[in-house]
Amino acid sequence: MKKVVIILSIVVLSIIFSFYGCGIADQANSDSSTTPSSGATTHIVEMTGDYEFVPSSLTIKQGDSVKWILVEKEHEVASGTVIETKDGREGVPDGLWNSDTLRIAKESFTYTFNSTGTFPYYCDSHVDLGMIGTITVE
Ligand SMILES: [Cu+2]
Repeated sequence: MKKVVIILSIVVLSIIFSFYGCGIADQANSDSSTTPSSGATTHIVEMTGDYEFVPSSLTIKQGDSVKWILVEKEHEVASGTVIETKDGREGVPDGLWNSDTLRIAKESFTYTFNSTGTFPYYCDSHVDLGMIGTITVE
């Protein structure tokens, strides 16, 4: 009987100490919450044979990257807005990024978003076909 009591108290004490340990760990985590966690994600956007970015709009976290992968045809991805002119749509680059023309399937271009905001982009060759996308960084 004495043995059981000793074992039980060891179990109870170790449970108490493990909770105490967690409490300390949580506190340490919340203290360092001003620095961004290391878990940055790379999101995939496909550039398809149907002249589309898939998905065309994407919301990511600050510090994440977007990797545009060529699936079919030739495309490029340039940051900037698209305006309507009398000759049709036209991309206006803002200079943040501009891939060269991607020609071979599975070729890719990656950009890391270090500031928050809304980032429109387009494929210069296919703006008129509506090949436009947006990345929102929170
Ligand atoms: Cu294109």
